[in-house]
Amino acid sequence: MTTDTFIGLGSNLKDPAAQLARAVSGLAALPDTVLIAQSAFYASRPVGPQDQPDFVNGAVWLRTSLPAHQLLDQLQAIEQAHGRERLRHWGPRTLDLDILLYGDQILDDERLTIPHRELRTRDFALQPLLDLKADLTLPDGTPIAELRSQCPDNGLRKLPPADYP
Ligand code: ROI
Repeated sequence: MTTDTFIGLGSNLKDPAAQLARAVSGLAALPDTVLIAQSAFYASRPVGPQDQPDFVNGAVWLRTSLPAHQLLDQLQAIEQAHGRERLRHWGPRTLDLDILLYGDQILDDERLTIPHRELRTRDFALQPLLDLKADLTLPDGTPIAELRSQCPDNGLRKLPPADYP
C-alpha cells in the first residue's frame, strides 16, 4: 500500500535554493518512495524573529510505502546529512523538512503532528502545495485553496527557475 504525502522544504542559510535542490534529490532517492512532483521555489519573509535572512520555501509530492514515523526518520537523516543548523527556536536554519500532509491521516504524538500544526496560516507552505495539486484538501475536507486565500500575506515571491542550482 502506498500513501501520497506532501513535504514542505525551507532554508535561510548557506545558499538556501541550493539546499532545497539537494534536498529534493535526497527525497527522490528515498527507499520505497517515488517523487511525483516538485513545486516552484519561493522567497518569503521570515515568520518569527525578523532579524534573519528571507527563507526559500517549496514542497514535494511523494508516493511512499514508508509509515509516517519512518518517513520522519528519513527526513531527519537528510536534514543531518545536509549539515542542518538550527541556531535558535524560530531562528535561521540550513534545512527544514516537514511532513505537511500524509494521505488523509490525522496524527498527533510527541514526534509528529499531521497535518502540520501551522499549515493553515502559512502561505509559504500552502502556495507550493497548490502548485502541486490545485484541488488538495485537509483530511477534514477543507480546500487548501480556501486556506491560502485567507492566510496572512508573507511577501511570497516565486523564484525564476534560473535561480535554482
Ligand atoms: N519563515 C518562513 N518564511 N519560512 C520558513 O520555512 C520558516 N520556518 C521556520 C520559522 C523560523 C518559524 N519561520 C519561517 O521554522
